Amino acid sequence: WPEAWLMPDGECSDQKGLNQREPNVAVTVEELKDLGICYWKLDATAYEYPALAVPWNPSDAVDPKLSQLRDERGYSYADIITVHPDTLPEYDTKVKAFFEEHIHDAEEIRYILGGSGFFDVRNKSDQWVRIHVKAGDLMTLPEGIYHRFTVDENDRIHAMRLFIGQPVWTPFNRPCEEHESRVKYIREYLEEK
Ligand code: KMT
Ligand code: NI
Repeated sequence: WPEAWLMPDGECSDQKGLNQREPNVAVTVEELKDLGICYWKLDATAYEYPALAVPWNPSDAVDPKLSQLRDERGYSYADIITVHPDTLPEYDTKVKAFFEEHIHDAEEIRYILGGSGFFDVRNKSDQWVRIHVKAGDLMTLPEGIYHRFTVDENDRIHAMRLFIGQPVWTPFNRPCEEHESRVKYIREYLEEK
């Protein structure tokens, strides 16, 4: 699992920085699992993925572990995004937009092929947990979880985006407590059982 920690309370003025507490408060794998996050470590270096093919046919995957995961979980779509000032038009605008707190009405699935970045998710106490993802990390965020993304200070991430069926990347910005995906997430992960 990637490293994860609690961010300081209050506004985040430097989204690309580590933003750890003083002293650092690590977040455990168990806590991440309890929020509905899934994780697999793959070997991103052993295979070549096209730099900017969109959409990219997932059946081109040569990694048997990736193929198996795709089949088991029904990931029928994949493309590759390179977030870097030279490859992503309107880089600064998009990096800001990714960092707006939002949910989706489907699982968010990212396989990091190169570079690094941060996925921030809200924990059960509504605090930000920062997850540092790097090459080889395949992570899923459940439908309805409040989250955001940013590159780190290296300004580069190369990632495969997977999806079940036709991809819909629409973000619903917070607050959206009445959204059915949010209601479902609260029921499944946040309410006492
Ligand atoms: C997202 O979900 O914010 C993105 O797709 C950003 C690039 S993927 C690491
Ligand atoms: Ni998202």
